[in-house]
Amino acid sequence: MGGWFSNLFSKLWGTKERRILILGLDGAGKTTILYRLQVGEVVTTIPTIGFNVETVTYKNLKFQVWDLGGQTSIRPYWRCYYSNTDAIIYVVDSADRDRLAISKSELVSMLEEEELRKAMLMVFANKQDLEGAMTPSEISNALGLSALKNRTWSIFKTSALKGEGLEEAMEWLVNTLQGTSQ
Ligand SMILES: Nc1nc2c(ncn2[C@@H]2O[C@H](COP(=O)(O)OP(=O)(O)OP(=O)(O)O)[C@@H](O)[C@H]2O)c(=O)[nH]1
Ligand SMILES: [Mg+2]
Repeated sequence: MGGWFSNLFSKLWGTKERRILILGLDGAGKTTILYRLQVGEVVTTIPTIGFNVETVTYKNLKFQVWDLGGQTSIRPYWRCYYSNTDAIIYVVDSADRDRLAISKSELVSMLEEEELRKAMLMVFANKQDLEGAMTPSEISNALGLSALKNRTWSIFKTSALKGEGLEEAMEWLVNTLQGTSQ
């Protein structure tokens, strides 16, 4: 038995698993963030070819979190994962000034996709522990976030390495999802 009854049941009892995609350029820290969220530790990563998917539970809500590889040649495959996405975590290496423009163009083209029209956006200004890291407002300006229309979004300063900022982001996500009773 599927269909509307189980959907209704899930809504009433809050058991619906939310789907999150973690996207961003290679080396931004996506896989590190996924495992920080899941096991609360820093794991040793290698560049992701394909994806990792894990279930993360936060405040009794279950999230199915997809971490996709960010290398140039595999970015075209991101779109294969867009459908039914509730939230996107877009990760930026805050110390990588040279590639911020590329990161912006990937973000802009992703947000044009119809399948992601309703997905909320969380930008992680990651690697805040590095010297010379750009501030969230610098990154927000460079990505043009304030110009976004019809999008629920927020930016967070994070260090996946130190485990900072991730909790605040999850808190915002949970509150925002509940506010929209999705
Ligand atoms: N200093 C610092 N390094 C970080 C942080 N987050 C991740 N890294 C490091 O950045 C490197 C790349 O991290 P990954 O998590 O593998 O990056 P990714 O975005 O998954 O990369 P792809 O899988 O190639 O798309 C690793 O050496 C991480 O340890 C952070 O907050 N601070
Ligand atoms: Mg990775």
